Amino acid sequence: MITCYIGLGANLNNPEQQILDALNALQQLPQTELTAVSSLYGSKPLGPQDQPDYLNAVAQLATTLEPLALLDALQAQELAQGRERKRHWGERNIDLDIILYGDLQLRSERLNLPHHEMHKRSFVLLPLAEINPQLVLPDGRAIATITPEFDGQLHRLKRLWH
Ligand code: ROI
Repeated sequence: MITCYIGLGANLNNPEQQILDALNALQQLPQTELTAVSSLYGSKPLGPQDQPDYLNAVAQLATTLEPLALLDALQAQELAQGRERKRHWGERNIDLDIILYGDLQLRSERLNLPHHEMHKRSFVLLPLAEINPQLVLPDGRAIATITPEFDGQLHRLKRLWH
């Protein structure tokens, strides 16, 4: 099994329910176990500011799905939840991104691993560190050394799991 981390983000059409529906879908994936979920966080939009604030969370999976099979499943779930591409970095019902897939480093047209913006995003790094404070990124950096500069940029709202 490979440990991977999925970033969840939503800011339209009852974002909390969108996140819960997506977590349910992750739990139903074949060859996959949902092994941890961060708290739910509120964040200011990165990108255009004339859109609602976001809810964010990160889920940890143990899976034997290949990266592109996992990506296909996540994109199908985004469509099932009515995601439409309105504008670049704009509002959405749900966004499901593979943040890390084990230690895999991959640059391809469809998929970049680790997610190439993860090091800049409080709404990815802080929930990730909550789930696994010992995490070492594929480039050898410990997550705990990166997160302090992002403290205070995110509001922890509630527990979603256990
Ligand atoms: N901003 C926040 N706060 N949270 C997100 O999940 C998010 N996702 C995105 C963009 C539009 C870049 N901004 C975001 O894809």
